[in-house]
Amino acid sequence: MKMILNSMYENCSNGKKSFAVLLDPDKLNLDILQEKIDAINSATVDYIFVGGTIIGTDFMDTLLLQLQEKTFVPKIIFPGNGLHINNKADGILYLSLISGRNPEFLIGQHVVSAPILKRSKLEILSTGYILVDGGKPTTASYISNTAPLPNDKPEIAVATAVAGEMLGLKLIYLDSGSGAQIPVSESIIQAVKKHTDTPLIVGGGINSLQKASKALAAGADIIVVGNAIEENPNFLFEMASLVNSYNHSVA
Ligand code: 1GP
Repeated sequence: MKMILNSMYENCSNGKKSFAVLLDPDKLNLDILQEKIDAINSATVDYIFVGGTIIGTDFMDTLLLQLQEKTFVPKIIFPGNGLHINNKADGILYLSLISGRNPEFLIGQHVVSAPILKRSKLEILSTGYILVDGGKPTTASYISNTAPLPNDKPEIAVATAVAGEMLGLKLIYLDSGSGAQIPVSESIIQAVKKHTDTPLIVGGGINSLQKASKALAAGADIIVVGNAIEENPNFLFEMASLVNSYNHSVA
């Protein structure tokens, strides 16, 4: 059963927006984690993304175990590479970095991890991952050795996203990278939304309600926030109520 993907498609077709919190294992420990889980459980959080381009600690497993025990919110691995596969999550973004031209991140990591994923119970969420220029070099573009897509070229973003959709990818993720100075432009979000039918995930540098509102209005179905919540834990509640009120205003 494709529970997560079905919920994303259902919400997308009903115009219901979702909020995903990104948890980076390297930035957490048991003390702050409990507070985060309490916040996630008391606000309306639709998905928990877990991961990072590089994971340098061994906290990923503990983090997922704690989340498994303490929250029903779906836990989705947002991997930097095949080493980040973990069976304690519910699903995994099977990311193909379609903005890049590095075969390793288009298909290489996928081949290596396919047998492991096939045996796992993880729901596979095949995702066209599009890195968009966020104003400064990001770990993701450096490590993947790819150039991000220019933030003022919606036509390239559309062609890339449509190609991903025609190749059979089930989700499109526009990401300007963690801590980006500039989030993905509204013109790119609008254009990609207009030309594709897959649920659209948008993240990177969303650190204010104004930026989040713009992304929602432009057509993002799922908004991902990581850094801004690490800096200001209260932002989780503000984001959850923004998405909630957006959903009520259009209902
Ligand atoms: C990065 O989209 C995510 O891959 C979230 O970015 O940490 O800047 O919110 P932030």
